[in-house]
Amino acid sequence: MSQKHPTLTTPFGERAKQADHPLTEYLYRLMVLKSSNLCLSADVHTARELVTLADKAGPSIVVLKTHYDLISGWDYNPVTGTGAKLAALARKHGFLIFEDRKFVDIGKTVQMQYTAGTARIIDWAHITNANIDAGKDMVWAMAEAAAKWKERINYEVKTSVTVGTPVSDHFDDGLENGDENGRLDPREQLGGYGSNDRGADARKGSIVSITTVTQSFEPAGSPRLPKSISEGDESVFPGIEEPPTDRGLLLLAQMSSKGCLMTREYTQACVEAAREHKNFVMGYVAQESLNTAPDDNFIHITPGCKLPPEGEEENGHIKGDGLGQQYNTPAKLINIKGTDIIIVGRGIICADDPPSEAERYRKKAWKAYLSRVGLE
Ligand code: BMP
Repeated sequence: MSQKHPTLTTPFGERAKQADHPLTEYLYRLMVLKSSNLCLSADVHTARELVTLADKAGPSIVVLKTHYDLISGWDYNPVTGTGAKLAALARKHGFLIFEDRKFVDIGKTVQMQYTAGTARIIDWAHITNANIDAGKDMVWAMAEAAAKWKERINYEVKTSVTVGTPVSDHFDDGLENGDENGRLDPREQLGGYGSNDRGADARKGSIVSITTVTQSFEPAGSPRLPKSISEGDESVFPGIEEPPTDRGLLLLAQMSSKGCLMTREYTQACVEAAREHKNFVMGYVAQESLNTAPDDNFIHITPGCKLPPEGEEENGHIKGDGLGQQYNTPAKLINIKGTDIIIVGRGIICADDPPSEAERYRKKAWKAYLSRVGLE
């Protein structure tokens, strides 16, 4: 880490003005507004626990990190499901959702994993991350998928279906390869995934009446995320607008685990990929600041963080979890290593009172930031 890099001493409010990515700019402003540089890693067992924790700890955090695939009972419904509920809580409490998916595969596969499948991660997670062992082109592929998603999401698709009496078994609604204007289903524009799995014959066989599908595309005035959740909580966090519709990527440049095999060359490749994709890469999941070039202004978010119990010596060694995880204190990660946001999981979740423990971490991490930039 270069001790002299300007980002280490520049307040977040100033870094917002210089940010390359709209979501990074928003996140810095949110951090200042909430006096928080805390990300909660919500690694709980059930969707119910996840939603409850997000609601209770929401006021203390700026990022909620998920691993959707370790949550039992995750509801995939795009409008009323778990992703939509988290999106509503993010709006209410003012935090961004970071799905810690660690994508790594060929470009085409990650595009599909990111935008489609059961979880449709891109619909509810503002941020996700990638391990670029598969090569830098993967970042390009994800950036392309996110740009197409953004184009699509800025139009609301209204679909009305009317059912009448069948006159023949011929289904000729002009929608076989698009609507009446030749427009493809926006989901199929991303490369046609899923577009060949329903042949015309299969459709004919299932027709019992004439079905007319009308689609109209309307510009949406505000950022689109699923807005209605079953609980119906539509409130919006005061003091800041809703986040932009842009999606952001963090590159997994270094890990907190013992014996991590990520080499310096790998980390350097992440730095190069970030600089090449400033419109999509927000920064890094890393153990130290990787900003070295004069105009680097990437955000750093760091896991492997724990505080000793209240009242105990803060600068002592923090024991790992016995499964390879290693921990550092917020002060060490922010002041000495130069990270911006700390990620805390079990340190908060396993406390007797997780919301007040989240507050304790928020205060410690913010204090470390203020002291780093000389505001304290
Ligand atoms: P905990 O604070 O309970 O150790 O959780 C850390 C979280 O951060 C986990 O969700 C883990 O997957 C994630 N993580 C990590 O611990 N180290 C890394 O280098 C990268 C991670 O995403």
